[in-house]
Order: sequence, then structure tokens, then C-alpha cells
Amino acid sequence: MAQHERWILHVDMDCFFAAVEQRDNPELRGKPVIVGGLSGRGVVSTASYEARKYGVHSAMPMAVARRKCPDGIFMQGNYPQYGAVSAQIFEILSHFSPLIEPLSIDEGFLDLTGMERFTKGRLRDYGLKLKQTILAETGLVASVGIAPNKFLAKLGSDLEKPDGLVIIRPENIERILWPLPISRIWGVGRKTEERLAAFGYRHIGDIAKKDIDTLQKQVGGRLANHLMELAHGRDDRPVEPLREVQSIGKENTFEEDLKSRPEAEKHLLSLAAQVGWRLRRGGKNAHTVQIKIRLSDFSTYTRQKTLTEAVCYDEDIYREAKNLFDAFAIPAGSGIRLLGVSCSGFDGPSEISLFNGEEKRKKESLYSAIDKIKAKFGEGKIGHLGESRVFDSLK
Ligand code: TTP
Ligand code: MG
Repeated sequence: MAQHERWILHVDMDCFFAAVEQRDNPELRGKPVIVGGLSGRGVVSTASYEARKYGVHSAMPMAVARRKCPDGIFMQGNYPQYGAVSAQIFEILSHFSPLIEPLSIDEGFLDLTGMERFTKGRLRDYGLKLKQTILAETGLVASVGIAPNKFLAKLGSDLEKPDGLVIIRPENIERILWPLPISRIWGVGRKTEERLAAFGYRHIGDIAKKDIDTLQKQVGGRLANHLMELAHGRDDRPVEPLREVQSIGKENTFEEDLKSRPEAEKHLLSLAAQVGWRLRRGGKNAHTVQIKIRLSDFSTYTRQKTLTEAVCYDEDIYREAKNLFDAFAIPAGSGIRLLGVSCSGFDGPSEISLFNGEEKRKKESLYSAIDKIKAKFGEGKIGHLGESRVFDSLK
């Protein structure tokens, strides 16, 4: 295997929401199960294969689905449960590659490049093992595609759904790819498909065999280049792990609207402490502090301040949050329904500057002690300390 050769695996669960329902409710197995919004304007999230036979599919209005499949079992779905199963699946995937890009709740790319020690060059066995592990640990069926790039891997996982396993090797690209309709090219939607059909392009091979100059004249340079690359099975997009979080925040909706500023400040302090803890745990310093206020009438406001010096300690975040809050006029008679604090504009761990080195060092050692306790006993335990002793000791 050449050094530069890439291998990407795409995994996608079969009928994900419906499969979870059938797993958790044995009486639903073998039946047409349709998960989605059940209200008047609801749409189908997904349907079991039994329901798909009736022509029910994702994004179809629920009313149409009911007409097509009158004997279907219609369910609202249990989204927290799907999220939990998704997390379990990604945990399993993390054992199969160190480089994973989640695409949605039930699918992702794994980069297998350079993993010959683990795959032993037997890509089919590796894909099978991944499918078997998911099935054994979650009771759910996945489809897998393995290919030299993302486009072909995703295409592959779809080719033999359900329970598919397709390996697309470079020497088979033309045989597999060219007979497929152009709508299978990534980025070709209904409109582009029609436009291409007007020039006589129906299958991917029609494009691949055309000369690029003609194609460029017909559909424009950018689209032509994109289509030609993919029609030849070329795609060099990297597998990118989840992008870093852009902001860290916490908000609280109160059971009863807050009626006084001191009450609100107490909550701001607690929110600031939770955000600070998350920042420090993530090794982050933030240049922007934002507060969010929702009043009794649901009107919602945000106020933010960008600081020259980045913050990560509870009292610094609280100070900024409180200043923003003080400057916000609450209409007479209105209560506060929700408060939130968030931080963004991250840079790496701060350096100790010459001027406030001593104070910073003091904070650092104090917070490292607090954070150790939080890490050991959980956040709740230290909440009170955060409100009284910590702040006193820093004065
Ligand atoms: P998909 O992987 O697109 O669909 P699927 O897993 O249900 O079926 P397939 O076997 O064809 O992969 O989406 C994953 C889940 O995301 C799906 O179970 C429900 C949800 N979803 C929606 O809520 N709305 C949608 O329009 C789509 C496409 C999916
Ligand atoms: Mg799926």
C-alpha cells in the first residue's frame, strides 16, 4: 500500500430513530414505525424499512405519511434517548480510529489512513468488526463504506443499505461510480440535476467522459470542476474532527421569576462560577463575557463586553457580568425569567504579565485547589465556597 494512500470509512446507522424504537419496544419489530412530529404540521423524521415500503420517507409531511401507511405506528420519538445511543456509538467508533468527524447524530467519517497495523490491510474485516461491535454493544445495525476519500466512502455506505458493507478500491471506482445517477454526486440537488439533464447528463459516467472545456462552457467553471473531480472519484477533503467550541455558557430558567436585583446577582455569581469552572477545565481564557436576560414577558436581551485581558476565574467573569447587569434597566414591575452567562473569544492559557503577576499567581494557586475539589466531588460541593470564602480571600 502506497504511503500516501488514504482510506476513509463512513458509517451510518440504518433507520436510526425507528431502529432504536424497535430495539426498545419488541412489539414494534417487523412493523411499520414512523417517528416524527405528530402535530398538524409535523414531518417524518424517519421510518422503519417496513414503513418505507409504503413510500414513507424522512421530511415527508406526517399527514401524507398517514395516508400512505394507514396501519403505521406513529410516534413522537424520544430524542434524549437517541442522543444517548448516538454518544454510545461514537464512543465505540473512537476505538476504531483516532480521527473521527461526526456528521450527524447517526453518521460519521473515520480516517483509517496509516492504520495498517490495526486493519492489517484487510479493510473488509475491519469494517465488519466495526459493524459487529456496534451490533453487539447497541443492538443496532450500521451500514459502512470504505474508500480512498469521503465522497466515495459516504456513497459506499449507502449502496447496500440496510446492513451494508461496501469497499470501493481505486481500481473499481469507474465500475461502481459511473453507472450511478448524477444525483449521487455530493452537492447535486434537484435543480442541478435538472440543469445537467438538459445537457444530456444522466449518469456520473456521462460527466466523467466529457471533456472539461465543454462542461465548463455548459455549467460554469466552478461547478464543472467540482463535478469532474467527483465523477472521477477524486475528493481530497480531510476528515476533520469536531471544531473547537466557540463559546462556553450556562443559563437558568427560574421556577418563579426573580423579583429583585440581589436575587439576580446571586444567580449570576453561580452561573459565572459554573462557566469559569468549564473554562478552566478546557484550558481556555475568554475575551468576551456575555449575559442574557429574559423578562417575564419573554422579551430577551443580551449584553456583552470584550475585554483586553482574557478571563477564566469566577470572580472576573462575575465582575463583568454584574457590570453588564447593573447597566441594564429592568422595567418596573417586570420579573426575570431567565439569566445566562457565557464566555467566548478564546485564547490559550494566559501568560503572567509583569504588572499583575503576583495577584494572578495567587488566583491560580487558589483556583487550582478549588478545581481539584470540584473535579473530585463535583461542582455542587464547592458552590458555597465560591460565594463566600473564595471571594473574601481574594480581596
Ligand atoms: P439518516 O441517516 O438520514 O436516516 P436513517 O438513519 O433514519 O435511515 P437510513 O437507514 O437511510 O440511514 O438520518 C438519521 C436520523 O436523523 C434519522 O433516523 C432521523 C433523523 N432525521 C430527521 O429527523 N429528519 C430528516 O429529514 C432526516 C433525513 C433524518
Ligand atoms: Mg442513518
